[in-house]
Amino acid sequence: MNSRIQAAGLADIDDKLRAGERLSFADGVRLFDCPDLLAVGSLANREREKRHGARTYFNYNLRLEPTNVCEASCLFCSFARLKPIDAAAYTMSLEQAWDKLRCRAHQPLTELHIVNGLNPDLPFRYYTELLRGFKRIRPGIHLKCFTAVEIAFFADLYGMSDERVLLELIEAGLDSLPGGGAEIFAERVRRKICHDKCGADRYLDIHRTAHRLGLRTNVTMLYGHIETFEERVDHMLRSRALQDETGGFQAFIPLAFHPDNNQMRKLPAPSASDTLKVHAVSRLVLDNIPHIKAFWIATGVEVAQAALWFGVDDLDGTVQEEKIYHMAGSPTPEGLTMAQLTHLVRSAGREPIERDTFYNIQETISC
Ligand code: V47
Repeated sequence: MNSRIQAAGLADIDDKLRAGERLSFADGVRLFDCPDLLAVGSLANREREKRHGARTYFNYNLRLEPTNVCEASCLFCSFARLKPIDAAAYTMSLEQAWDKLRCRAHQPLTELHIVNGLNPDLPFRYYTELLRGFKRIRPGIHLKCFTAVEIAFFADLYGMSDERVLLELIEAGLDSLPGGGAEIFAERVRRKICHDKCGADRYLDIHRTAHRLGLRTNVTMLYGHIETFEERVDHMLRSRALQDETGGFQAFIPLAFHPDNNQMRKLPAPSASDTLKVHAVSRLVLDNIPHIKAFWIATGVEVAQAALWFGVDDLDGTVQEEKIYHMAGSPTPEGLTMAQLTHLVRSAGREPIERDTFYNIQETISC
């Protein structure tokens, strides 16, 4: 592989990585420009194995989207409905949302991941009661809820600071924040694809505040649409800089753009090789974020399996009931069982590890 890395023109990057030196902006762009996917992948795999060996993490989780009513107009979104009178708009009652957890009493779930549209017609109490109810039903469940974009929306709508919103949600049972809403931090892209929601600085500042309040969070990057390689690397470096400051990110999650049923449907979906490259470069540039996650619903199951050799050590989880990607054309199953995830990891030659949200190992894998 050494000669391959040399032939790909990556010998100096290889040297830096071996010496534990940080990659620069220019290094990141060169990795994207490099046509030899396997050379980039082998560097990322080495970094992955240095941190995690063959271990591949996932959890037993459930996705819930209690409302798709949204006043933002992100061009890539197939999930949101702009007006509550649209036939496909929905808002679950608290009882309906709680039933989604109640009816899974038989499942050893450890995490509930909630994402919503930006619904201007609900009181703040809807969200605090939602969390309190879930904790009443299952006191041990981890509530990973509301993107930084939702936190900013709540603060503006209900006249609170971002910190106050977080404090009240923590008081109601919030345990961590998911990474959604980051898209691409570059202003040029945000102006075009998501101009009317919280910007990059505020997204990052909300994560900074969350980390200061003791919450762990994730950070995502929506790729494969109109962004340049430079904008991808800039996004990674901004995430890396905040991680240097706070250490609060657990995972970086590249999210493959899905073009069905949205205003960017003329664009092709990113290729499998682009997906592998994005995950590999993420592992190489983000030297301080412990986990690189392939969200299998976004990458597809087979590409997620291959990504386990391109820097990825985490596959999210069972998921179940996901809507955002399925409405945008994801052909993946609605959810995977623990047995399916375990098989998927083992048959890729990796070691399956069931984790909780904080990456504590669970002892329940049974096959
Ligand atoms: O913020 C929306 C993305 C995100 C499309 O933190 C789309 O563990 C592709 O953030 N094509 C929500 N992507 C999902 C999310 C997430 C997923 C898995 C794990 C975690 C975590 C977070 O989905 C949105 C947006 O960036 N998205 N529409 C689309 N058409």
